[in-house]
Amino acid sequence: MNHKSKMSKPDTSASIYKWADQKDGQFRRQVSSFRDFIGSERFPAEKGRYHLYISWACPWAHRTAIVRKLKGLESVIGLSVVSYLMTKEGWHFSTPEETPGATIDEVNGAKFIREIYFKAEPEFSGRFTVPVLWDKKNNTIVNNESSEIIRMLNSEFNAFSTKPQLDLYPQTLRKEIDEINEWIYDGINNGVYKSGFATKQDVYETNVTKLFAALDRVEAHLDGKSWLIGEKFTEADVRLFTTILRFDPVYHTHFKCNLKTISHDYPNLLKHARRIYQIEGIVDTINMTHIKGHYYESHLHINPFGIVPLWNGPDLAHPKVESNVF
Ligand SMILES: N[C@@H](CCC(=O)N[C@@H](CS)C(=O)NCC(=O)O)C(=O)O
Repeated sequence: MNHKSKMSKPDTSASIYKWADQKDGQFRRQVSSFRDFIGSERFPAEKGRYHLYISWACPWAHRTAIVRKLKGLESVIGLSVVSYLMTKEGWHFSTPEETPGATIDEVNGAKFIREIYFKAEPEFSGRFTVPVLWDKKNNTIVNNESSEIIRMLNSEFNAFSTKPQLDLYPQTLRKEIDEINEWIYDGINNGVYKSGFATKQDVYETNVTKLFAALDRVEAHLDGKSWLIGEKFTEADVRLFTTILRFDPVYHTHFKCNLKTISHDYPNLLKHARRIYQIEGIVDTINMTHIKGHYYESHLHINPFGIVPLWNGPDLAHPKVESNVF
C-alpha cells in the first residue's frame, strides 16, 4: 500500500537527520537516558499501568513488541505505534486510516514522540527515540533502552503474563547470553547503522568489513544449533532476529551492506530467522511496509527520491522449520 501522497517529504537538512559525526563521519549511538526498572519501589509491576511506545520499523522497538507478544502481555501493557515516516520533528503519531498499522496516542494525546520526552523531562536534550516505556501513574518515562525493557517484560510481569514459564534470560545462561549479545550488538545490530550512516568512504569500509566478519562468526556459531545458546531460545535470538529480518530488504541496499545476502550466503542465519518468524504470534509484530517505508522514505539524504525497492526479503514462512519455544 502506498501512502506517500498524503505525507510531506522529510526535510533532511534538519539536525534530527545528522546521525554521523560531522568531523570523522562515524555514527555513534547515544546512550539511553531513562534507566529505571519495573519492580522498584517507584515502579511496581501492575496490570494496565505501563504503556509502550514503538515503531514497527525500528529494530530496537521491535524487540520489545516481540517480547510483549511472546510473554502474553498484550492486555497488561498498552501499545502505541508511530507512523513509519520520520520528519524533522522526529517520530509522529498518525491515525490508522492515514497510515495503516499506526495508532494515535491515546495515553498522552501527543502528536510527536518528543512531547512524551518533554512531559517526562522538560529539559530533555537527547534524541527522541523509540521504544519508550511509559508509566501512567507517575506520568513519566520508566526506561527508553530496549535491552532493559525486554528484560523487565521477561521477568517482572509474570503474575499477569499468559506465558510466565517462558524465560528469555535464565539465570544459568546469563553470562553466555551477555557475552554473545555484546559482539552481536556491536558487530551486527549497530554494525548495520555504523555502515549505513557513515559519511566517509574509509569509515564505511571499516564498519561494513567488521559487520560481515560478525555475520560470518554467527553463521559458524549457529552450525548444528537451533538457537544461539544451544537448545534454549533466549533474548539473544530475539535481538539478532530484528536485524536479520531487515537485512536483505533494507540494510543490504539502503545501508550498502552488500558483500553478501542472508538469502544466498548465510543458510544457518536464514534458518534461524525462519525459526523465529514461525513462532506463533511473531508475524503480528512484523510490518514490512513500515520497515521499508521508514528507511527508504525517511532517510532522503541516503535515498533522495524515496523510492522503495519492491523485494521484502526471503520467504521466512516457508519451508516450515521446528520453532516451538513454549
Ligand atoms: N538504545 C536505544 C536505541 C533506540 C533507537 O535508536 N531508536 C531509533 C529508531 S530505530 C530512533 O528512535 N531514532 C530517532 C532519532 O535518533 O532521532 C534502544 O535500543 O532502545
